[in-house]
Amino acid sequence: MPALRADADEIRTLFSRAMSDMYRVEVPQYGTLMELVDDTNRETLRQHEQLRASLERNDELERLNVERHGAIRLGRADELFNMRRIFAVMGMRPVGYYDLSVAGVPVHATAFRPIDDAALRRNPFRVFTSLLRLDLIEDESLRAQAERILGKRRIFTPRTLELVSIFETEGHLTVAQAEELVREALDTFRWHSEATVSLEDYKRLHDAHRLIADVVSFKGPHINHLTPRTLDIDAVQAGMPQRGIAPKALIEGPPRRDCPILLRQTSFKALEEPILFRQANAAKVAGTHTARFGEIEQRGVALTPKGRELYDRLLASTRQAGATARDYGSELTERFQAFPDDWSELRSQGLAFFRYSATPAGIEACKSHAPPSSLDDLVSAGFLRYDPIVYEDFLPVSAAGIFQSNLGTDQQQNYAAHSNRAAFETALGAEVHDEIKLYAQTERDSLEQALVQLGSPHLARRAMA
Ligand code: OOG
Ligand code: NI
Repeated sequence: MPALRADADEIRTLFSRAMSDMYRVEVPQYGTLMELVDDTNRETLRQHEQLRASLERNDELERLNVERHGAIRLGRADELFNMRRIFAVMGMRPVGYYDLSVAGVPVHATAFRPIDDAALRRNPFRVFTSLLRLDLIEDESLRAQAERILGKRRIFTPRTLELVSIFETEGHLTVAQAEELVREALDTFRWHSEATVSLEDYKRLHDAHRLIADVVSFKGPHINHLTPRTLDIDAVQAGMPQRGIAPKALIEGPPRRDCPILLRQTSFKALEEPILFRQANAAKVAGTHTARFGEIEQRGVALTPKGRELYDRLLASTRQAGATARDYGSELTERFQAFPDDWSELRSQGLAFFRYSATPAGIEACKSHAPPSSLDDLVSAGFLRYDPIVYEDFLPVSAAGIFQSNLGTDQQQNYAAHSNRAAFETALGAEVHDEIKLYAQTERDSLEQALVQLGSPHLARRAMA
């Protein structure tokens, strides 16, 4: 009998569960946060029947409990290259390019995540993956030293890479191989309480940038947070102190709205953890390192380029207004008055992406009458319904805010802002997917399918033209 093949969605789910279990043991506050999110989601669903129905229609209810993202920071081009190969086994592709140097963080990044609808529905696990930009370290001797230290480490077990090669040659793994890969790959993401450098070297790296020390001083790219998805981030933010967790002051992203857009995020401060540093004379000395934190997020509808442009403009104007942390929230809400908060407006003004479906009434009516020929007429006749397509990606300004709040806010540095997407993609060994194209495709596919269901394939063709 041939061995059972593992499918990518199953491997991803196994992996994200293993990761969550590991992180819960390593950072107990993450477990507490998960419980809080769980309780809040249950309560929100109980109170908002419409939200529940919409999530149910889009198969989002099922994925809610498994949904989370994590983040890692890599030090070398080949680490990123191999990370792409490993995530490919789990059906995760690089989507988007994020340049964080503009926000004073010397990294650029992509998000590995599933891209097709069926896979997203099963488990949308994402990993925000940054690559350190050594070219932004000005001190030449420090840069050379960082390169030398990074050059020596091997963040993947040999067996991990062997299994990935098997996958690439065979086109699949057996279930047993997949389980082994999950175990082996998990090792890369583990926390190491011993540094590979001396306390003095750590301090030098740290003085250049805390993030440089975080990447360079350890054996591997420890997962630095895992983020569950909540349906009501304000409620979770408010509930944190009662469970002994201190959240950062601001929620990143758009304000609270009736129609959530993009992504809202908040985190609790990184923990100061004991580390043993390896001195030149082989002695070990005690110190600390601050890297791992907790975060939660609330996801809303994906925006079209037009919607995104409006979002970026309103956010920038809020930030430029220079409100104090206390007033920031009301300033933000005030400025976002200019962003329609109504599904019908968001759709008709082309600000957001939607998933269309044929209604039973529409299907029935179209059996005897020719349907109206414009999309808007089909919608207003009630023949088509539309639901928001959830935003699956990240926001650079928010990411920078999360980075900053966990690096200690005093360290604001500005790098000459030239992003280097080409270098990133060379290291990655592939181009990143364009997230806008993915959302547009999902919308188009749903519309085409809905129109076919209304018994109007030629209308579908016309709508697509
Ligand atoms: C990643 C920060 C970005 C998010 O949710 O925007 C991120 C990091 O700190 O390594 O995870
Ligand atoms: Ni995050």
